[in-house]
Amino acid sequence: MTMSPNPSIGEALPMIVLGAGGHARSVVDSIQRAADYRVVAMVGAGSEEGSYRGIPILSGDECLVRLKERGVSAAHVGIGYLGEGALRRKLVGQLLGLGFELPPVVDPTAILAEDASVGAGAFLGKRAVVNVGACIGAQCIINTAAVVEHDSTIGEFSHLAPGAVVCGGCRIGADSFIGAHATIIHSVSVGRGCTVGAGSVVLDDVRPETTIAGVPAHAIETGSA
Ligand code: JB2
Repeated sequence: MTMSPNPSIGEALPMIVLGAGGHARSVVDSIQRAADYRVVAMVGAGSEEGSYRGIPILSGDECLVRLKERGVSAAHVGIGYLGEGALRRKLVGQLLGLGFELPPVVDPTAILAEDASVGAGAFLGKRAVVNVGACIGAQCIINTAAVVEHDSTIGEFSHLAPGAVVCGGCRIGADSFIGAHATIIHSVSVGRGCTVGAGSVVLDDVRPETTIAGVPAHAIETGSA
């Protein structure tokens, strides 16, 4: 589903961010810069407390029910590596079950082509570029200065680390991680659940559940699928 990062004109709407670590703070910075939403709370697992930029850091997901009852209707899962896979999916399911909306967060310095699409809950960080015809799945992280070129598709819950480049016409499956400054050359398909090492150059299709690294990239662990 494609969702607008911008709610209808009016006052900034309240939003909560799950997580209170490095990724969540980056997300908060982008939300504050975009100014469509105002972050009213961050919700961590209990390892952090206090506040960040005056935003209270709450502990434990039990408080989500209370926040929803108090009229907060938007949320973003701001957890990166730790949340890869199961935890991020679990939290998204919990938020949807409680009736939260999960709008994408697009940093104002990101460039999103008019006919590109961004799924629910995705994050486009500073200077990320998503070019024409590209499709970013729900809950993807397109981190700082990552590039998704024309007509490429990034499957849900996948994560492009800073500076990763996905050239035109690629298919990246769901739940995959593309490391910092890795390059996927044009028209290559990377299966679901893959990990591509930082700085790798991927020249050929990659089977699902494979870990691959190097220049040119070679499989380190191959999936059975
Ligand atoms: O069940 C949970 C839960 N488990 C961990 N519920 C909620 N609401 N929060 C949970 N957390 C929270 O995830 C922790 O309390 C903590 O705030 C956060 C993980 O923070 P950490 O700093 O370890 O990782 P991160 O995901 O913010 O950042 C990683 O990923 C980014 C993409 C870092 O490694 C960064 O360097 C990286 N840029």
